[in-house]
Amino acid sequence: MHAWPASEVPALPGQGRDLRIHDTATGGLVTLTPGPVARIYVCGITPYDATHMGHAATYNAFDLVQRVWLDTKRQVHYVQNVTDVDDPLLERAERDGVDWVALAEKETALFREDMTALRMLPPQHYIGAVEAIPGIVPLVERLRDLGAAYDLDGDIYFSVESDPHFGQVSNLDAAAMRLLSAERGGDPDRVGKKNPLDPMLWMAAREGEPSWDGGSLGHGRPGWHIECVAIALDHLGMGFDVQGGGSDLAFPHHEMGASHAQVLTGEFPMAQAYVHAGMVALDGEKMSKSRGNLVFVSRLRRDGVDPAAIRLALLAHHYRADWEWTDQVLQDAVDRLGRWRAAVSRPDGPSADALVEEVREALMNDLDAPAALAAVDRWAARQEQEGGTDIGAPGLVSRTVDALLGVAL
Ligand code: 5CA
Ligand code: ZN
Repeated sequence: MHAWPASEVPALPGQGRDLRIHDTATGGLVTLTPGPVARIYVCGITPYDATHMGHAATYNAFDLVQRVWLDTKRQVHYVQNVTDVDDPLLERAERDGVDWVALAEKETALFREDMTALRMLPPQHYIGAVEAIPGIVPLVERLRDLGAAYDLDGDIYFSVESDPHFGQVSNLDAAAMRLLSAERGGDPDRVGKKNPLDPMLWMAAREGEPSWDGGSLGHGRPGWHIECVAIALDHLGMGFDVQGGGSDLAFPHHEMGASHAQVLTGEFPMAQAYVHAGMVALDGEKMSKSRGNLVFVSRLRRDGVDPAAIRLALLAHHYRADWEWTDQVLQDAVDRLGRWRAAVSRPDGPSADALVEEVREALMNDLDAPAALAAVDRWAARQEQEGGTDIGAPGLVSRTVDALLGVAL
């Protein structure tokens, strides 16, 4: 699939430092030291009801990760998927009486436009699950050959017990895993499984549902976790730097994905850090397609909200926090954007050399975007109250905010 156009990232004076970020697997901060090319996989959307503020907040977090790396003069190799065939997508298409392929294409197109408007850096490889199927089949066959997969009435399951490291991404106890498995696409109550948590790798063709020729696996379609693993291993290989997504993906999705990859390759770990963004809520409940309590990026854009203000609203919250979207959150961002634009539109101002370092420092410290915004707020307030004589300052502030926060002033 094609991704979306990249906005240019201005180079800043000096150089950023290595990112320290919270890793779900170890439960603490890790300092990432990628090679000259940093590698990141971020789980993409299931293309219906896109792009809501929860999606946008999660992609904003991983956009910041890349901006910090770019500021260290590294290149970034970024891969994202689209879950363009899955039960919830098929159910939505059925409910609305539309073709599931058309629904996925329309929503993916909208997502691209929203990402472009928000100045999110595009992945170099943007891969749909459907187009990944030819690469998925041999992986499932391999797992079966390794004795890590088994057949249950034509469906093929992964045996979680085949990975000695299973459980080390989310660190949950068995009861919590079982509960989350049932909530998030698993089938722990199905009779005949070796372990209730075992996830499906290949689902045999069902009447009235799309299916593909899986060679020795028979006709069917892939399970969710193996899709992301096939795409990540194909384009990034093992041991990549960051596996990213919202906190609702830690279990089962990233746990199972890591196990698939580790058994397939015999290597550990799949990723140096498993990074998870907090959940955005509306009216006290997690914003989710199933609940329908959604605020869409495209709806705000249609209402004339500047995408830069939407981005500032996301940045005002620490990526790991769970937070609530409100009209006030947006209004505060609109006000801040106005203050910043007024401050950088003057021909000179107070020196911004320290500001560049403050924004860098904030972001390398577990992506502390609120601290970065506070630093820019302080410069803008000084500009308003005292002004200054540095003719390079307003431009440097604009470039800093653009390069490190993705906001065009
Ligand atoms: N296609 C899968 C991943 S392979 C998927 O989870 N799709 S999604 O459309 O449901 O979500 C896309 C991304 O947005 C995921 O990282 C998910 O964790 C994140 N996300 C979903 N809802 C929220 C929310 N309310 N707040 C923050 N992030 C969210
Ligand atoms: Zn995924």
